[in-house]
Amino acid sequence: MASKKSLKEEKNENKSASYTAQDITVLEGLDPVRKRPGMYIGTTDIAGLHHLVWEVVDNAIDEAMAGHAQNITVELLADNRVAVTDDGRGIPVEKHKQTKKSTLETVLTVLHAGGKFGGAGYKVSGGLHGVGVSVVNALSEYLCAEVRRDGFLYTQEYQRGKPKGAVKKVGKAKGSGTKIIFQPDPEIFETVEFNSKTIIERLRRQAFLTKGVHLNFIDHRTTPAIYYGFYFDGGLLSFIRHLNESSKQLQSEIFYVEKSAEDVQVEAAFIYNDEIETQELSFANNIHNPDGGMHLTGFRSALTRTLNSWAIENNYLKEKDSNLTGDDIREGLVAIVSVKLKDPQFEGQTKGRLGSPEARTATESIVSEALRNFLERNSRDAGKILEKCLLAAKARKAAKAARDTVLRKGALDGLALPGKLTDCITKHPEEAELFIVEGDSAGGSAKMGRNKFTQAILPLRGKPLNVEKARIDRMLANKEIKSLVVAFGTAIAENFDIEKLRYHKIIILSDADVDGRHITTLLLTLFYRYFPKLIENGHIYVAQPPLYSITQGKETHYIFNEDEKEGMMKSIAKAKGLDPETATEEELKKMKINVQRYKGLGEMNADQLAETTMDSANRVLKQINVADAEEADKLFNVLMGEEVAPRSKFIQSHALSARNLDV
Ligand code: 28F
Repeated sequence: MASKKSLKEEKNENKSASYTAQDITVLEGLDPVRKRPGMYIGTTDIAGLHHLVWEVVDNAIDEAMAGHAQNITVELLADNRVAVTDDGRGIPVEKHKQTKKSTLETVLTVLHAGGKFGGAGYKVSGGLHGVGVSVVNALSEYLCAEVRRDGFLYTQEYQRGKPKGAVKKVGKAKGSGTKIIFQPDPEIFETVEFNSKTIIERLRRQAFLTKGVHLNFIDHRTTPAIYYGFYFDGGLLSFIRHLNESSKQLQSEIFYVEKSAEDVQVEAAFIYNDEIETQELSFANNIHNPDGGMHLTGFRSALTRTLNSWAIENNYLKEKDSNLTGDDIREGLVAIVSVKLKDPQFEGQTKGRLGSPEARTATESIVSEALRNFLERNSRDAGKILEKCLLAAKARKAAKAARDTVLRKGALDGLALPGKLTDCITKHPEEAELFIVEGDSAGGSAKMGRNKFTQAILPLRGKPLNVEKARIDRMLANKEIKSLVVAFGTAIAENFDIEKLRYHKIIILSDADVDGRHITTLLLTLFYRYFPKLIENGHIYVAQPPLYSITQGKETHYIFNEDEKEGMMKSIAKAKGLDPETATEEELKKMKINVQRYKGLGEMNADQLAETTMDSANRVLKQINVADAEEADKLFNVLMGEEVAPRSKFIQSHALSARNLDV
């Protein structure tokens, strides 16, 4: 982009020379397209192949959107040829001022010619596709353009982007329009076989978005040929009906508006159904924006604001009640927003979001006004929508109330520290550590082995924390978890205050088995959802207890993984004059070398636990970052999910190997 701009600037400085070297660079030929096709169509796989069709169809749709074409036909022919026909004005054939060649040839042989020579305002589209039909020409082993215009038929043929001859006036013709037949080049594409379903789906969506245009599809590759025709009088209204086909609609009338403001053309439609899921689709210049953007933001705020004020004015909500939130309002919503604007800006990694701010203001004002009218005209529909939103709000509040029963404002304040907590002496959070220990017996050892001054111990009982039966919101009502929160000192939700954190290191100490792993997952999920700051600020750790100890005389080594154990055993065997490759544990045992495997924390005595897992000189701690916690949250969802298959798969795969168990 930058290089193009500088070329343009140079060109302006050079106005006196009518045809400069820079002009020639701007009027780029097609060689770069064949050299690096990916730069123009993304990929050369089947997706890239279909890009050629979208490019040509988009041009025909532009002609239709400009009000000049009503019928567009896509035909799949033998030998992987595609024909696209429209009944628009026909691409002009007369000599082009700048190139001194036919405009048709210019459009087909000069990169970006459509935009560069089109004159402002011809194209509203462009966006992601809009690389120009010359790109299609460059990547086709054969292309034929037919133009009907001023009572004549003109044709021109190409091979790999090079004209086979000049534009020919073939004879008289009725009507007007453009037909492009092309055959993708197998030297470029991994496959040249088109997929009819891909094309049909795309045409259907385009037909919804450009109401009043007939989009036809004929697959001539089979006998009989397969024919599809798409025509939606209702535009987005038809689209909404299609999306909501399988759900019960709440409203009797679909909301619909089409209007322009600030040079932005806005079309929006929605309906509520009796479900919980939301379906929202947004388009800019007929290009789908999977990540939404300014138009969707404008639509959502119009909906939220208008419904709230209407609810208050009509006594569905009292002024003092809390407002309906965006989430309350989106339950069961099926909505489509489509805007048309000049020079749309797309953002994000995949360019999936519309960034143009004027799309937000235009959509918000147009939808707000139309929705107010709609509600006033359709008070029955309005009532149904409002009842649905209020129900969603009620469910939301009930869930929150359940969460808050134990944790609401003040409930924790007066509460004494839990009796199970063995606190440390220091009152300085920076040096204080809280060990959350699974099980009473390990808790006992930890209590005995701890550094009383800096280390506090909170044992959690395994049973009430059975992950598979727990729900995260119910968990918060759990006594054990409640004591955990009290021990933190930070309170929760809107009362959360990190300044009040009583321990700067919170260390989860659980067994290296499936249960231990479950409890760790559950605690990390809890922290991730309700105490994200603790993770962001690096206060959460998982202790890694050793898997083995190897004792040789008075010396004990603690081993944290299998590889380390293997290496250790080999070096001892070697030192004892045994063959390190064949020596067995039995043989080593006879030489008074003792290998102990720790199955759980409970098997370690207090001294061992203190030395290996709690003493800051020897212990191994894993500091949990946000990515780790997200991972735990995902695992938690698998464990909790409705789907049994991934859950049992997870449990199996993690039960088999102890090594997979470290967090
Ligand atoms: C099968 C694909 O590409 N249809 C098109 C037109 C019509 C005009 C046009 C196209 C003029 C100078 C660029 C006609 N009359 N279908 C299509 N139909 N392009 S592409 O103009 C192209 C510009 O350079 C057209 C008056 N103005 C525009």
